[in-house]
Amino acid sequence: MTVQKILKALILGAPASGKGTISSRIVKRYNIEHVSSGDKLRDHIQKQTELGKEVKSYLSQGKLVPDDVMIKFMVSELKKVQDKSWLLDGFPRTVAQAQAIWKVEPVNIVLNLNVPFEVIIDRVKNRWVHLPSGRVYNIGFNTPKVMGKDDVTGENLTQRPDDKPEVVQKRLEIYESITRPVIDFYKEKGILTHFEGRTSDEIWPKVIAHLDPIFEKK
Ligand code: G5P
Ligand code: MG
Repeated sequence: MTVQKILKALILGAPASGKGTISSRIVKRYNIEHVSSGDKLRDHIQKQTELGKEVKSYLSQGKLVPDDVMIKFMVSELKKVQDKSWLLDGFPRTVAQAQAIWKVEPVNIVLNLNVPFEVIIDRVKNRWVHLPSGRVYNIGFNTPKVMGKDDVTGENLTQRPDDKPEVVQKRLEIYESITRPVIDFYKEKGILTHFEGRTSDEIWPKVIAHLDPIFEKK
């Protein structure tokens, strides 16, 4: 791959496959922007903006926000970071979204996380999040120093309404039927790499081995 000054990367993977966890390590190591569609939507819901009110029920039911709303929102979010290298997480999630973003911001690198579904279902029960920052914890994996509190700010952690078992099941079904074809979209472009593992610690060294040469990190 040609090394470019500004890199536009995507991370794909099923719900709770570790996109947020791996993304936070990537943005720290390579000093790039993390743009998570889910974190941004949850922030709007918490602040009760017009968009937040519009999308709230989709998130709580584990359904996808309609493409027209999502594309408009993310295109405007990406404009804010257009002069920087970024890592997009959670978008695109439909082929229509992938086609739309390809027209305005063609990406250079796509990472796909492959984690078995039984591992995922087990994980979400123990997830706690710090909504303002998107920092994510898991009891037994990266347990907060003080139970129920964010390590950095000391503020309260919450559990996501869409982490209830029946909603997780719905999210996984939607992933299989609607989001999986997005993988093929990028496979055809020749820019997709798969990373398999049961834990983020198993996947992370493979991600570094792939990205270090691209980011020219010694
Ligand atoms: P989100 O927010 O994009 P999902 O469903 O894609 O939601 P999610 O749940 O945020 O993905 P993740 O980021 O892949 O998961 O995973 P994570 O948070 O890093 O890890 C999951 C948990 O496992 C955490 O507690 C973490 O600490 C833990 N963990 C990580 N690695 C390990 C490990 O190795 N071991 C253990 N034990 N634990 C580990 O989207 C949410 C909703 O927003 C809407 C939809 O309604 C969607 O459902 N939305 C969109 N709608 C339409 N189009 C779009 N493009 C949309 N984007 C968002
Ligand atoms: Mg996430």
